[in-house]
Amino acid sequence: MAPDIHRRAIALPLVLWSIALLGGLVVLLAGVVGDWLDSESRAERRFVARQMALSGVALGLNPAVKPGDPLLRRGSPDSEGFEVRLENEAAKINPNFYIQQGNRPVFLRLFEGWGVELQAAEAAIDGLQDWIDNDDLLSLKGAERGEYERAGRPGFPANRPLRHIREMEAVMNLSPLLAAKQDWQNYFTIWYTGKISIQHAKEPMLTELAELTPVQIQSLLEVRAGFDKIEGTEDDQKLESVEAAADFLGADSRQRQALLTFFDTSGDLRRIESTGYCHGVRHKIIVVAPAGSPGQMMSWEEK
Ligand SMILES: [Ca+2]
Ligand SMILES: [Ca+2]
Repeated sequence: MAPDIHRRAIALPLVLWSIALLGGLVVLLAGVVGDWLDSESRAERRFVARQMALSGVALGLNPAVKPGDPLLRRGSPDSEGFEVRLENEAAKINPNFYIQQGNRPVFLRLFEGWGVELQAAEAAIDGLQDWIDNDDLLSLKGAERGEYERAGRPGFPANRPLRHIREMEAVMNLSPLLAAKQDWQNYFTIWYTGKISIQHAKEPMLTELAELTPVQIQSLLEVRAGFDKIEGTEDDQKLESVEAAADFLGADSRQRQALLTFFDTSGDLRRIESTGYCHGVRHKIIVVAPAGSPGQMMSWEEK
């Protein structure tokens, strides 16, 4: 009988240990399955959010769909849906265009408007010049190969036009200015070539480049928007010339000079910012396309 008692004495802890082990395994497995389900669901939500954003882009590319159209908003961020913003790239400065023209005043005036000291502004423009021009000739306060090498960044500058405005953050002497200006990306484009459209220019640009007062800007925005008070729709009042706009605004000579130098009445390049949502996950697609030619997309970016 003694061996039997002994076996039973061993069996009990073994059973208890097995139960504990199984319990542990179950908890572990539940955790793994839970994580797996969670990541599956996140992937699924990301997929749906992107599909939603794509639907928004398709609408935004339709020339018949104008800003303020209720079609540009569907569902809500808490569940599923999208929201599309229609903007205009012609309201921005193309650094490639101005640098290649040797036109510094637009940058000087803008940086002055940002509150940058003249010396720092000059150095930033020289840095941009050297980044874009294809030679190694150093501008007065700029940076070519040697300056980048000494800063531990061999292989720069690019010596070609910018391919994306974010590239500007890599430009020596310009990067500190951009770091201090949170919304700097709203000022620049590489897609639209020409003077800034007075028809589409946003308030900060009108303040900082043309030095218009808030009252003048308000009048301009109201006229542009037309009766429906929404810019970019059929009833918008088209500004016939920059001179006429300056007259209408009662611009003083400095404002008039700036308007005539930096602005133009032409230019129309649609920027579609479509954000898709699915239960807390969002996906953004930004597309630039010529107004009225939805087949000719110039840029496609996803975040
Ligand atoms: Ca260069
Ligand atoms: Ca309108």
